[in-house]
This record gives sequence, structure tokens and C-alpha cells, in this order.
Amino acid sequence: MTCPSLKMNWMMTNTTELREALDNVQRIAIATHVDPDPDAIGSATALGLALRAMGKDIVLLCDGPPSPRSWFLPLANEITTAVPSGFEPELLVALDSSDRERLGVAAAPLLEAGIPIINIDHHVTNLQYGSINIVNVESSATAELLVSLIDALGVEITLDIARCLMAGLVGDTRAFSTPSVTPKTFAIAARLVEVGVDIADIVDRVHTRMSFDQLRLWGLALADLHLQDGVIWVSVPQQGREMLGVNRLTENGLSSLLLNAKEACVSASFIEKDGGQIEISFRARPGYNVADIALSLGGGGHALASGCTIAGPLDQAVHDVVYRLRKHVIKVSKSTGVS
Ligand SMILES: [Mn+2]
Repeated sequence: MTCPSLKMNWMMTNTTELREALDNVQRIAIATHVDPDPDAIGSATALGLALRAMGKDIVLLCDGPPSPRSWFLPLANEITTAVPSGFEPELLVALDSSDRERLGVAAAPLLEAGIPIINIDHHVTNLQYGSINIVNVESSATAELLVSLIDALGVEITLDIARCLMAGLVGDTRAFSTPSVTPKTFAIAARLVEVGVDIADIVDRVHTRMSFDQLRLWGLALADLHLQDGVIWVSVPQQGREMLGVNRLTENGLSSLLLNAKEACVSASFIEKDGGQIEISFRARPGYNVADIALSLGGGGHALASGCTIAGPLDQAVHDVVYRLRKHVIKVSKSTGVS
């Protein structure tokens, strides 16, 4: 049982530290995790806009381009994979990233240089790697957590900032349909709608719209669907993508789709990337936990949604990971009678 008043004080201490840390610097790097989702991009762009409103010079760092689901956000076109020469950040704000490695090569030189880090996140797997850690696992998204921080910085939540934050909320909560949604999530969403955010438009852009190529890729994956001991999975070899002419991987909601099968307790999609690395996305029904397995494989996430990237070959990766998932499902089903 957590004590609400203690928690409030803890947050206030951290936001005071945050304010002081930001007051003392001019050039700030904002970094988010590799394979960025709408919460990663929405949080980075929202904080970028807020810090710019405070008169700070910023650079937004991320490995790889934002997914097409986030391209529409203000500042998304400023996200870069390296600090521009001549810009020397004095502080690094890490967003939505459970550990330093997930910040990718974009932030690596700054981590090596040892500049102070402000770690803002909501993942239960967060390793508290910052000089200041603002980690609240009760927030449904990093974007949700950011609202009180932006308030504490005295920055007005403009329509642009609100759209970025809503994209993060809608992304991580699958349009307010996950168990992580709380009354606070709705209170924050209501505030953003009051500022003028068109929630239907954001949900459409973040969740519903899909390219024709992505649907074709799903078709290929679903043609080879497996289910064993409550574990459902698909794998897409690089060759298959080439055959379809789908070279650029967009983030995949495939693992969420798989969990629609009523026989499934956990799902996994394995996608072979260019270069042979295997990108794995996990989803679980309540009662199961795919955070631990992702973490043990060098990834991160939440109990019900996580991911990682591991070495190939694809067949071996599928074999090893499915075996571990089956063991987990069998163990949980035995201990709880869940089926
Ligand atoms: Mn998130």
C-alpha cells in the first residue's frame, strides 16, 4: 500500500530538482528509445516544445525515424540521429526509456561524456539510471507523467503540446482500453481535449490508419500462424518482406492483433530486420507477464506489452523464445487456474 501524501512529496521533490536542473542550463538534449512508439515521440516533442517555450536550445535525439504514426506531430521533423556539430548539450533528458542502452547510438556519445541525465519514464523495468529519476509506474504513458512536470515548469499547455501528449496517451493505452488507464488518465485526457485536441483525429492517426503494405505484411505473417499451450506467434523472414517489396518496417501492432485469439494468453511477433536482427513484440492478457522475458533478452516494457531485439537466426530465436513463453504460461495457468 503506498501512502498518497508521501508519494506527492516524492513527486514534488523530484519536480523541484527538475526545475533547478533545467534553470541552470541552456542547451538540452532530449532522447527517447529506439524503435520509437507514439508515446516516445509524443513525449519528446511535447517536452521539446515546452523547453523551447522556456527559451532553451534543444536537440531531439532518436535512433531511426519516428514511425509514420507520429510524423504528423509538431517537431517530429526535427528529430535527429546525432547531436549536430557545434551544439554541446549540458543536460540529457531521457524519455520513456527503461535503461541507457535503449536510448540507442543517438545518445551514446552523451552518455559516454557523462553529462547529467534526467530520467523520466513509466516502465516498471526502469533501472533508475538518471542523476534525477522521475519514474512513475502508475502513469499509463510517459506523456501522462509529463503533464504535471510541464505544469511544474510553469509552461502553458498549448494545442501543439496537447496534441503531442494525446498521441502518447492514445498510443500506450491503445485508445484508453488497457488496464493501465486510471481516473487520472481520463482527467488528463479531458484537459487536453479542453485545450482543443481532436481526439478522434489522433486515435485515427495513431491507431487506425495503416498502409496497404503493412496490411500485406500482416497477411503474409498470418498465413503462418502458430498456437501452442496458450502462446500464439508469427514470424516474418526478411525474404518474405523482400518478396512483397516491403522494405521499410513500420511498427507492428501485429502482436496485439494475435492476442484477439480467445485461445491465446500471450502473443509474440518475430520480424527479421535487415542485417538479421530479430525484432520481437510481446503482448499478454492480464495475469501473465511479458516484461521479465523482454528484460532478460535486453529489451523492456510492461507486464502486458513489451519488446526486444535479439540476434538471429530467425528459426532459433522463435524456438528459444516460444519455449520460454510456453513455460511461463504453463506456470501461471497452474498456479492461478487461469486458462
Ligand atoms: Mn510509454
